[in-house]
Amino acid sequence: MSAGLAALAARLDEAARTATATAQLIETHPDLTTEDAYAIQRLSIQRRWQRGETRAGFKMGLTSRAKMQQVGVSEVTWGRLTNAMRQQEGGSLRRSAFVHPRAEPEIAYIIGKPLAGEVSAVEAMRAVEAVAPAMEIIDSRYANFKFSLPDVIADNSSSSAFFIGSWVRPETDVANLGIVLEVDGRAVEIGSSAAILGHPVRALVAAARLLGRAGESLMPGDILLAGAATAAHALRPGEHIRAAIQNLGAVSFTVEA
Ligand code: 0L1
Ligand code: MG
Repeated sequence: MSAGLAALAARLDEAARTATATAQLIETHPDLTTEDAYAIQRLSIQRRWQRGETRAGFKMGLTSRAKMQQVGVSEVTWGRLTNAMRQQEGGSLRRSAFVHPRAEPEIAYIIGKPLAGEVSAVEAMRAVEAVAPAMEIIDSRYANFKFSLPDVIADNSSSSAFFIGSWVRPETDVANLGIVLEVDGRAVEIGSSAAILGHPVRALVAAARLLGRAGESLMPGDILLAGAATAAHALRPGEHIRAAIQNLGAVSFTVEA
């Protein structure tokens, strides 16, 4: 099956690279497992490494009830971040480089010490070097943003780009911070960081566990996007998008055609 998985990985990579939607994998591969899906994800991101992109870290997906309900899936997932996915905070994002991009406010951690496997929240926090407000741009490569759990995992948990604001000290309390997603100065989504698995540090604990299971670790310098606390907003050219997180600050960008 590995040649088959590589072909599916190439299809998803090409869909992302050319911003062209593709059909769900399960339409032709109804028996695809979660394990197959992570293998496809790894093979698809390997193609980016071969084009010169480098590791920037990981993202956790579907960490809030709002997100699970929005996409009709009920499990936490993860994906990989590359340097090319990182965008300039305060800059612009080209809408045409994506299929149907959406923005969601997130909390980002940067890792100072290796972390993998079963860890407590205290151990996870000790591995953190700093925390920042962030936004993830998700862009399902599937038509109509519709997918099953294996589909979305194979598609790098929809990750396509991200913005990071200013880093603050790791002791900053992120347990229950107000989060507002604004479009042209108007609040379109409001939430709390507590919606991220009850506390964003649990996303870090889950990342260590799930990455450990896959033979991976969080390493110094890795960014971890802890997951969204609200539903995501579909981007339209001309919009100015800003996410403000209480005590952490804000992060913003403008959508170009
Ligand atoms: O980051 C996320 O929570 C998204 C995970 C994938 C589901 C989606 O595309 O909304
Ligand atoms: Mg996200």
